[in-house]
Amino acid sequence: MLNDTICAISTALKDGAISIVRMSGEDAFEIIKKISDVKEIVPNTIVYSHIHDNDEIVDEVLISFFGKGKSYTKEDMVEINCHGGVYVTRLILNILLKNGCRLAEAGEFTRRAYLNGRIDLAEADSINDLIKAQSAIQARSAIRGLNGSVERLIMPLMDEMRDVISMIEVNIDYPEYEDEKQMSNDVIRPYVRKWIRAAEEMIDKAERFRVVKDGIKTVIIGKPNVGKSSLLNALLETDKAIVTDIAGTTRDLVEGKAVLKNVTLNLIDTAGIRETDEKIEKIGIEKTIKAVDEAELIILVIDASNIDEEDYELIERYKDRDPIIVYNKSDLNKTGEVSISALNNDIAQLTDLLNERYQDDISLVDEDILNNERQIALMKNCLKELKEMDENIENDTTDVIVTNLDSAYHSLCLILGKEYQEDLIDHMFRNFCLGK
Ligand SMILES: Nc1nc2c(ncn2[C@@H]2O[C@H](COP(=O)(O)OP(=O)(O)OP(=O)(O)O)[C@@H](O)[C@H]2O)c(=O)[nH]1
Ligand SMILES: [Mg+2]
Repeated sequence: MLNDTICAISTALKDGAISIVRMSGEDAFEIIKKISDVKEIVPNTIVYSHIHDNDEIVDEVLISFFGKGKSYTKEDMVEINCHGGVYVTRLILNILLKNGCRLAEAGEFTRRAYLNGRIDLAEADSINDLIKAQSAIQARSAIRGLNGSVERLIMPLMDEMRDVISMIEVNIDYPEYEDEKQMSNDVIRPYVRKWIRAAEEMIDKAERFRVVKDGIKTVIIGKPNVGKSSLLNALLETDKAIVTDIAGTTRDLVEGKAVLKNVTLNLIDTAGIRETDEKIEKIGIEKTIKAVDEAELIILVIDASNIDEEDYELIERYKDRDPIIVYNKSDLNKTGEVSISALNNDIAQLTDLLNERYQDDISLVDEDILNNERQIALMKNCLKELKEMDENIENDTTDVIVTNLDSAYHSLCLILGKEYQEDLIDHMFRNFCLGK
């Protein structure tokens, strides 16, 4: 049901100074009149009032009224700022429910904002991202998304594709109009190549940025006792993993999320790698090897006070994976480019290097890019269709390859949540005066 009036508690439900109960829909203004002192509503104002349950006053509140044109959902909306006790907040919600509101489903206010055309689907993604943001970079990229960055990014591509599709369609459907531009495969080919490059670049940037934004899958590896678990704890700033001076302390994988200045690491501390017959440790080492295979970044820890052949073997084994080699226990011996003391939480050289290494990817926060998995997956669909089109362009006729182009274009519409047919037909009739 789209037109019914929905309500929900919009703030976290725990004791606090103020809570907000929200209502949206056709009857929002009527319902608030029934349960408060308000008699006349002036949209886009805030009034001081009371909420009543039958004749009893239950709270002293501020009520904001948003008219259709200016509200979040593009419907009439009311926000009640009430006192923030859990009991009072729930009571007000119940009064709204008793007076004709329905409890909103999760995300329903935003869904209405999208369905009523206030935001596109990519912007709806960003609202969710902003709420879930846990780091400055996540919040900044979500704000950018909220301001139409995805539309800005893909619109030029969409415009061009739509123009080409419409011209092809016109050629096919109205062969008698010979004065329209004729779209032969030779004319189309350079466009397709250009779009492929554009799509590839968008995917590449989005994936690089996603890694730094959502967390780099990072494993900490090394010989036993070099200080891997100590480093994990220093990065997490908690005592998560057990640290002892016994070699082979860590058996299972220990995970944690570290938010450094701009880089987020999804960390896994592992069992020290060595030859062993001990059953549990052996399983731990197998898990380590698997975690290394799946990792996006390897931090290889070496005990600077005790470097030997086994360390060199590990460096050799993983050199193709571009590991960061960290020389720990700098309080005992200082060596290496990245010299830290996990025991003393002296890890600045490592965190600086990480921020430096990912600087280019981090700076993508200031560009318009695709923001999440959903958008990237759709862009990949688009790219797949374009590549297929490019392969077929030598042998197939234009009316055949245009089906690939249609699908490619459709994927882009889905990124923004636009109706493909409407969008295309609209454009076609705006650009071609075929009624002549
Ligand atoms: N002096 C000094 N000792 C350290 C440092 N970092 C860790 N240690 C000590 O080294 C020993 C081993 O530390 P862990 O963090 O457990 O080492 P690990 O690599 O996780 O060891 P395993 O889990 O057994 O593979 C402990 O006694 C730590 O206190 C450091 O920076 N300086
Ligand atoms: Mg350990």
